[in-house]
Amino acid sequence: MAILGDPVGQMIARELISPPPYAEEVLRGLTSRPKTLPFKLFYDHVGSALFEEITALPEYYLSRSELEILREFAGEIAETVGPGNNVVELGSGTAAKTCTLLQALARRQIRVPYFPVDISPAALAEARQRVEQQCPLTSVRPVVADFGNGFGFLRDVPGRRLVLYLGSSIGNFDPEAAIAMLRSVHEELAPGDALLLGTDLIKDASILLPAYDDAQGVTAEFNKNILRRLNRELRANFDLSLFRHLARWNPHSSRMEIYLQCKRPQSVHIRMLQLSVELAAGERIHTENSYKYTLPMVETILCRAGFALQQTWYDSRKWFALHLARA
Ligand code: AVJ
Repeated sequence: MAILGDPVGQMIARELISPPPYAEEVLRGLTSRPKTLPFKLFYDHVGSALFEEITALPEYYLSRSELEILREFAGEIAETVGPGNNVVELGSGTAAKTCTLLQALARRQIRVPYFPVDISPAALAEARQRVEQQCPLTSVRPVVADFGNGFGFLRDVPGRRLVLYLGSSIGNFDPEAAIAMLRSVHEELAPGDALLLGTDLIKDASILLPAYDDAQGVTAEFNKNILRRLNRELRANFDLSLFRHLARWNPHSSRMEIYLQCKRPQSVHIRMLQLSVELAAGERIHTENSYKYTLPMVETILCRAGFALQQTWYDSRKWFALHLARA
């Protein structure tokens, strides 16, 4: 090809063939037993939109329960947090729930600097638009970041900080990883800074299972979107019709487990990894865990990360909780 002769052409060519930063993790996951894929791969442009759809599903009680808490207690939470906060939201997505709290904070401080942090630039653009429209007293400064690279961005946030980690996003991490993650956040904070953490709570499997396997099949699409993404970005050839979405409640580990189960034997080639993967009939690729907690579990995790739990708020059914903790 002619463009290979000049340096710019070579740069473009390298762009086209160099694997994305997550390639190594995919290689490791698909060559281990059982096979796994990193949950963060859910959140490309399409996946973030599908997750947004999930939050509106009748079966997916998490977002509505958390919003109920925020609506009911935003004033009380703002009062307990105190004045003068710079609000940082980890994994903000489109910040659909955050405005209620930002508005309550704006009643107690002149200006509310808001730093939404997310892996998806598209979601951040929507977050900015939404917040600028609904909370005019807030100044929005979006941060694109992958938490795998640490929380150094917290150092750029001046003054007293209130870190939001809502939606039970913490639930994707096993307890040790959750502690490590919150400890890294804690390291960037000063004494007195606050953390508002959302956690889903343990409840009957008859409520949990449909929340992760909805009648409309949106969660199934969300799960399979990982394979669609690998087909596109790693030039793989997964046949999506050969996979079924599987959601299981594991009471011993207190978590929902999400899998892609292979219906028939298939061999998949991933061109950018120069990897062939054999999948047996019934074999599962583990794509996600979603931990469910009791209050003592949350207290332990916070404490081991260096935080002190100050107060917990619940929705009327006690299905979800918001915890305020101090660094
Ligand atoms: C974004 C991690 C909170 O675990 O409920 C929703 C992701 N996965 N349906 C969750 C998810 C399947 C969600 N979190």
